[in-house]
Amino acid sequence: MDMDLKELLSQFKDDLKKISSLEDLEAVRLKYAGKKGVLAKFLEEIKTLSVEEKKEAGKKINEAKQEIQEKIAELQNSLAGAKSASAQDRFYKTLPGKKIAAGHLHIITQAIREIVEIFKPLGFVRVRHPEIDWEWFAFEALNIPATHPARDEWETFFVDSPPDEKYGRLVITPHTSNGQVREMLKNELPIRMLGISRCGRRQEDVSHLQTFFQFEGLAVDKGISITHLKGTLDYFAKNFFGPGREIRLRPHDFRFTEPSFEVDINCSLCLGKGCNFCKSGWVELGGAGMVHPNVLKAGGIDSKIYTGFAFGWGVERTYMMKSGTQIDDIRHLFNNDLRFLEQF
Ligand code: FA5
Repeated sequence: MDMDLKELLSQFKDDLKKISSLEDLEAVRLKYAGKKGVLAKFLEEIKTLSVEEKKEAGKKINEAKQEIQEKIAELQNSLAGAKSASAQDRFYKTLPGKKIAAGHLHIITQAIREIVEIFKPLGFVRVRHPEIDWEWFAFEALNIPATHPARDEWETFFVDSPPDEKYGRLVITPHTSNGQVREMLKNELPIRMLGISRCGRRQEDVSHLQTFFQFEGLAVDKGISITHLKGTLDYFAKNFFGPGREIRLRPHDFRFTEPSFEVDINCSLCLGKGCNFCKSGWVELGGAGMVHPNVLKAGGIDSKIYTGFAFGWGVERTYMMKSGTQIDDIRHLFNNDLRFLEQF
């Protein structure tokens, strides 16, 4: 047994000399120290020996096994080191890496943030009002009684719920003007509010969505006049749309402002020539006007002391009219097609 073990170890050392890879080493490990390897056979054989001889032979086999395992571990480490070194040789520092795609804010979120920043220096503070609200705030408080035909213009979605005796039915707010009287009822004068919320209407085509955003400005103070309104809208247009663009005010009829206007901008797609989106060369961005005394009254404000102006514009249309965006269908904004969204 003694002799056999010595021979085994010298044979093992010869085998090690021939090894050039981790695969070769594994084959040698299995040959000597594997479950069915040479050492396992030695252990099998000593079963026939006497107890004393078994003890002596077992000790020698274990010593040989330990030596074999240590040598294998040593060689394994040096071969693994060599393998990673050769992988390093194949690493080209100048080869461009794979780019991880980075997302960005949706363009309407970007537009909302820009709008908020532009109005901030004028003292307008962003506020939020309910997007599902009572008819009273969306219409009655704004001087549009239930029977008034103007109410049809808002093409409202009604919520299927029991009506309230004073406030009427719940609606998906068709405009952000519901926030006007809500803001007045906070009883904190003067007011410079910028309410931005989702609105819903039963409409959908190149320039209309069922769900869209509006931003609503409201200023109430002593001595507010129409020149403040015009100046505020001009200031916004200059900052948001860039130079060379024109806005115009058209007389209109909103029941909650007097006088009332619609505000148009020359179309950014055709620069005023007329196209499929604008039809006439002008795009309507929203409404504006001086707050009607009845609305101030509904908000608990004395119209003999205070006056105010208000405006409500569509965020999507406003963004589409920014110079250079070239978006010719409002529905692209919410189709969630990455090929479109990635361009902005
Ligand atoms: C109003 O909603 C008034 N509340 C605006 C207002 C506020 C007037 C304060 C006076 C004082 P109008 O229905 O015209 O007005 O809508 C205003 C703007 O919202 C439109 O010009 C358009 O930019 C946007 N808008 C309206 N409906 C849609 C729609 N279905 N899809 C996308 N944008 C819309």
